[in-house]
Amino acid sequence: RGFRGCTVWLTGLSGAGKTSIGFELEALLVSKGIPSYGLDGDNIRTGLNKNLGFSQADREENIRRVAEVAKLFADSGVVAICSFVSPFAEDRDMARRIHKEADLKFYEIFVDTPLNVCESRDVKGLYKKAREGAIQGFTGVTQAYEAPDKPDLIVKTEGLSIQESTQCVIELLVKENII
Ligand code: GGZ
Repeated sequence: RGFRGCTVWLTGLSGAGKTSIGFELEALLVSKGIPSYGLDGDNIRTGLNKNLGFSQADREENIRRVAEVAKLFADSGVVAICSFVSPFAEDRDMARRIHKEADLKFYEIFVDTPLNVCESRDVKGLYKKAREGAIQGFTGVTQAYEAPDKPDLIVKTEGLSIQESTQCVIELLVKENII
């Protein structure tokens, strides 16, 4: 049986664990012979989207371009794993629509890690900078994060290892006959 390309969209606050889960998922799928590829701010905002910042309009364009790229990956048979804050419901809905119009599966996954947990980790020191006013429009601090209404999956990461969180996503993909 051929593997179905699809898009797994991870949304959540900075530091929620999206990229970590995305990497783990990519490694797991590849180890099973399922082609997959992770897209996130680190490989998209340094290249394709290097002309974009974090205003509402730029975030929308960021998500639009990423969704179009993910659609092409998915159409080629790859599991496209997109790890983006994507704080606005309207933009995530656009990403879903872009896939729907191409008849491709799209799974919205809410990586649900409370703000205080993300902030206490503060791996990159960005929350501290945001609190000090050195970064404006920081999601969860000075800009909104609109939690998904009806995500395909909610992963409550608190108390879970990255492996355990990733397993929740794997179970969804099994249930959906993707893997
Ligand atoms: C949110 C910001 C901001 C602002 C820089 N708001 O933890 P990180 O560092 O690696 O993840 C965040 C990343 C967000 O980029 P995305 O492309 O995922 O955002 S969006 O989907 O909203 O377009 C964070 C860093 O970039 N970062 N400034 N103001 N995150």
